[in-house]
This record gives sequence, C-alpha cells and structure tokens, in this order.
Amino acid sequence: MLYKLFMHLRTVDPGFDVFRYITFRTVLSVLTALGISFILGPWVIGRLKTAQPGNYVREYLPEGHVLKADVPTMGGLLILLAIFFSTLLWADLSNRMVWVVLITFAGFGGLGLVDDMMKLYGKKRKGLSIRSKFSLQLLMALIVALYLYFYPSSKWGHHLQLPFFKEALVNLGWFYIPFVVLVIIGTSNGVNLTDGLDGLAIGPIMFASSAFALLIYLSGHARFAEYLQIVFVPEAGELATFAGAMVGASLGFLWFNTYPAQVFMGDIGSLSLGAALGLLAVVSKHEALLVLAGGLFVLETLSVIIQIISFRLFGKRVFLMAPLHHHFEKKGWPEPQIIVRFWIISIILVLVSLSTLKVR
Ligand code: 57M
Repeated sequence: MLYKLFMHLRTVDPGFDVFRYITFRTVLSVLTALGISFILGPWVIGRLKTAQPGNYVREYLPEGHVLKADVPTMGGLLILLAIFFSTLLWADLSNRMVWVVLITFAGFGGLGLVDDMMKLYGKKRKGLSIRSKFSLQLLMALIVALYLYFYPSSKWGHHLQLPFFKEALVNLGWFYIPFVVLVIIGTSNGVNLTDGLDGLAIGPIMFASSAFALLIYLSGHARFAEYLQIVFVPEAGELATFAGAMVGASLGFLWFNTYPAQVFMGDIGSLSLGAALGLLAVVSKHEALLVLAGGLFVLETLSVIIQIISFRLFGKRVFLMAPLHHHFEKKGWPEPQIIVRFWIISIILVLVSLSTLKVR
C-alpha cells in the first residue's frame, strides 16, 4: 500500500525514490514483521492461553512432552498477521505473483486453522482426517499449479532449473503440474512433521526464507540473473518483500517459541509457512535448490518414509521413533541440544544451496 503512495510522493520529493528499491523495502518488511511479532506477541499468546483448554499430548510422545500440555498452540496466527501486514505494506501490490503467494499462504493457513480448532474444541479432539486434510491440500496446490502452468512467471515457466550446471533446464511439459503440487504439498507437510520441538521448525524456516529472499531478488534482477546464469523471472523480485516478512515474523515468533516455549505455531503456522516456502521456490524457479535450502524438512520427512517402509516390509524400525528428532529424544539427547544441532545442519545446507550460484 505504501509503495504506491511513495511512488506518488517521489514526484514531489525525490527523497522518496529510495522506496523504489526492492532491497530497501525488503529490509523494512523484515523489521515490520519483527516489530508486529514483538508488540502483539504477548497479547496474542495471552489470548490463546485463556481461550484454549490445553494441548492434547499424544500418549506415544516422549515423556518430557507432558510438561508442554499447558503451552497454547495456534501461535501461527501471529505469524500470519505479521507476514500479511508487512507484505501488504511494502510490496508492489500490482504484481500478480504477490497475490498468488498471499492467497496460497492464506488458504493453507485456513486449512491449518480448521485442523487446530478441531484438535482443540472438536468432540474427539483429533483434527481433520488425514484423507480430508490431504484432499484439501491437493485441491489448493492443484489450483496454483494450473494457474502457473497456463500463466507462467517466465518464458521458462515449465522448466526445471538444475543447480551445479550452467543453463541446465529440463522441460517438464504438462508434468510441471504434478511437480508443482508435489513441491507445495511436500514442503507444507515437511514443515508440519518437523514442528515437534521448541523452535525446531521456525529456525530452519527463517534460514530457508533468508536464502530465498536473496535467490528471489537475484532471479528477478535481469543483470544479476544474467551474470549468475540463472533463469530471469521478471515478476519474482517483488516477492523478496514477502520472503523478508517471513524472516522477520519467524525471528519474532522464535522469541516466544524458543525452549522452553511459551507458544506453539500449530498447523495454521506450519502448513502455511511450508506451502509459502515451496511456492517461493516454484515462482523463482529454484525448486531443486529447495531440497538443499529446506534440507532439514526433507530429512525429517525421509525419516518417516523410511520408517514406514521398513516397518511394513521387514517388520523392523530403522529409527527409535520417526520423525528424526524423536529418535534423538529417545536416545536421551536433551531437547535444546537436538534443536540447536538440527539448526546447525539447516544452516550448513542453506550455505551449500547458496554456493551453487557460483559453483556451476
Ligand atoms: C506434527 N505435532 C506435534 C503443535 C505444533 C503420518 C504421520 C507421519 C504424521 C505424523 C504427525 O502427526 N505429525 C504432526 C506433530 C505436537 O505439536 C503440535 O502440532 C503442531 C504442528 N502440527 O505447532 O501445535 C506436539 O509437538 C511438541 N512440540 C513442541 N514444541 C513446538 O514448538 O514441543 C510442538 C511444537 C506438541 C508438543 O509436544 O504437543 C506432535 O508431535 O504431536 N505422526 C508422527 O510423526 C508420529 N510418528 C509415528 O507414529 N512414527 C511411527 C511411524 C508412523 C513412522 C514410528 O516411528 O514407528 C509421531 N507423532 C507424534 N509423536 N506426534 C510420533 C511421535
């Protein structure tokens, strides 16, 4: 909203020209989201705490989780609020990709909200069935994929860009549609699975969205894209303000979600943040890099897949408990140690993903 205003004001005072720059607005977006989280955080958490009957701690969770029964969930509301407000304030709202991401983000957030409410207030306190949750995710991701297939963000819209190789592009044709669906749903559920220890999901979300703020900016800048030999996506740059808002909101949320957590994000946070991260990768044509930048979510998801396959085929578990963080809990690692070590792995993977920009 302010972008249009400042663009108008710059005809009056050239000082306002600074707001033309995406980099400057991205920094403001980070700070705005952070400020909103800090200012509204205590109030939102207080309201959630009085409104909620307490978390249902699953019987198979490691014992330490019983202590978390009083921690309110749905703190993702704060994250959504901070990201929406900052993006609406600092992005150029005439850019259609900003709306594609905002609407998808809201859609997955809405699904998470329903699931959280059913877990808290539903008769069985079970949330949506896996089937309904997956069908709704599929439907939303399919709508986005079809839109991007028919109205691509660049002339290489249906191509997959491969890291480590110069100008390596694979034309996916119509297969681009299920591919986009897989990226969005996979990331959304990967973040959800990871969200099982204090700060475990929000830290890597912050690291990955910082990487994507940079990747998106570079992809949307004709000269940088040409220099780095990456696909130029004219409409992508503006999404750096959204990615910046994700960074600020995550950092602000971490203040309250760090061990020992005062609030959990709930599915409203994990499903929406995951879907948004996946979509940022799709729009900026860095889907393959997401496997590295969001590598921790991939590892956690793989651990569940391996565990299920191994149990079904051989009747044996590979991990003491999946997802992976539960395995280390069962091994007796203290919670903060698991969290910080997983963050370190996530930071390393983000750095490796960024290094591929030059290693080509
Ligand atoms: C996410 N939710 C947390 C909180 C958070 C198909 C199957 C693989 C699904 C999977 C699953 O249910 N995943 C859902 C787990 C819960 O946190 C809430 O949920 C939100 C995120 N969705 O924001 O509101 C609990 O996690 C703890 N927590 C923290 N700090 C945080 O900041 O401590 C969360 C956030 C909270 C709190 O205790 O109450 C949860 O764990 O319930 N299911 C599984 O992953 C199950 N795995 C399993 O059964 N493994 C089997 C096979 C199937 C692979 C095996 O290993 O043999 C695990 N699910 C859970 N616990 N819940 C098993 C252990």
